[in-house]
Amino acid sequence: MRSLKAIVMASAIALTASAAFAADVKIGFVVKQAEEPWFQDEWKFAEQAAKEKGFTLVKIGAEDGEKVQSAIDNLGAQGAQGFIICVPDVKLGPGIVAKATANDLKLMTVDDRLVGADGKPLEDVPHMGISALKIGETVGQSIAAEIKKRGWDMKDVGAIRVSYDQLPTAVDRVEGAITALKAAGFLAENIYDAPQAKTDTEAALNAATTVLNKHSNVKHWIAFGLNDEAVLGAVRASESVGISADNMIGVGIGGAESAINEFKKPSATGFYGTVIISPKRHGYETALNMYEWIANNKEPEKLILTSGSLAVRGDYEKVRAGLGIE
Ligand code: FCA
Repeated sequence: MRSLKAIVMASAIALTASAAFAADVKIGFVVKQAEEPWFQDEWKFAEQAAKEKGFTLVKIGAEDGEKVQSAIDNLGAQGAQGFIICVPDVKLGPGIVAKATANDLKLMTVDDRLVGADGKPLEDVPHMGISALKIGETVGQSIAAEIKKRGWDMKDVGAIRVSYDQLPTAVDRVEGAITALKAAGFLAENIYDAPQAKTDTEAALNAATTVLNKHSNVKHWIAFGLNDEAVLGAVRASESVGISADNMIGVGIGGAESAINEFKKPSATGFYGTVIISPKRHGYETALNMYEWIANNKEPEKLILTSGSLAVRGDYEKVRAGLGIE
């Protein structure tokens, strides 16, 4: 029989060994737009996982294909075993997979799913994204409910569809919103496309301004798009042409600082609400999944889709607390 001392020693050695192993684990977290609050939050929660498990997290911003390539080489050179990435362009898919393989790095994507040359998702790469259509529908439903509450006649309402059609999740999000709006009686011919060159507020502002100038006879406006930045851009555009907050209903997707700051302003703006998604799941959980894959050979599920919850000025604190992201 082994003595108690031997057992204690053996388990102490095992513990030390696993702690030492965790210290050797290095995971990259590469994002396309580091300045966007959503990605800052993802990083924050990924750090939390790193602290808990004792691995090293390497955060890299990569806003174009070239930066992505060098980020992956860099991770390989510094001995990382895997990385999570939100890519600047989903069409980089096959190139990213090849680079990861060449550097012997495990790969998982977050938010934006890689596609192949045929435009179809690369299903072998584990991915965590949002339930884009459903979340878009929530956006559309909340706008429709608010149109009703304000007593607007549907024929007097124009919609700014801030679009970024090269990104499938963006298409699904706005399509979801349009489906719900149409179901509520919104007129399809009153929906105007505002294609943005980039997924930030400035690009959305420029795109929305063109629509507003072209249709200056429209009485009331609504706006939806890929994220909070898209809708904030449309709201800023409406303000700049003198549309008052009570004639604009914008609902974003995200719920990070950009949206929350809007709710904190002393009086309501045209940014009516946001569907809060979970940076905790997208940051903490993906990092943890990657760690399990490296340390315990537990491969992540191939596809995880997360949900969202609508929040408006009056209840965002409660909604955030419920999601564990205050
Ligand atoms: C995309 C968008 C981000 C965020 C994320 C979940 O990457 O560009 O703003 O909405 O999906």
